[in-house]
Amino acid sequence: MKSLVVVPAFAFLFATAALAGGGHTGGHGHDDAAEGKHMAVGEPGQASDVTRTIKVEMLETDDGEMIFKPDRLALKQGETVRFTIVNTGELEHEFVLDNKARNAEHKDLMQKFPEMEHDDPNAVRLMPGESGEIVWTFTNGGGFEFACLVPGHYESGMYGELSVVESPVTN
Ligand SMILES: [Cu+2]
Repeated sequence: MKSLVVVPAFAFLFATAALAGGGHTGGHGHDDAAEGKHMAVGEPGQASDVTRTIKVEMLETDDGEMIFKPDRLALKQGETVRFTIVNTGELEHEFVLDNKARNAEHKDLMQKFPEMEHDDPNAVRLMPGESGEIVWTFTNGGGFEFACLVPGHYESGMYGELSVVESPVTN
């Protein structure tokens, strides 16, 4: 009787391990991030839920830094924000909303494949003078990051801290 239970359980474990191994390497495949779902930082929001607009500028400074202005944002859990992102610099930049670890992973990938294109809902890439927007709902509290992952830009200062304050449960 026992082997009847053991065999399927083992098969299940094997299948789970294989899935876990294959799902986390791409970064830009059709994974959760690309779909904009189940990300720690939140999910794409509805324009009708927007409660405030935050303008973020991307630019280079005279002393060779690349920056976001502002470079620190504080939000509340549950809030839906419209980010208006403007590239006021002279180089191409991007705004990627994620957690620090995933931005670091993504940055490594872009170092290897600089021509890589993506249209993830948590990111916008802009030429000088262009502007774009992201509507985002911050479903989880915690510390996150917005960053430009064009090779060399993060190292030149192009990242900012985003903290989402957990809202008290109101039931
Ligand atoms: Cu940049």
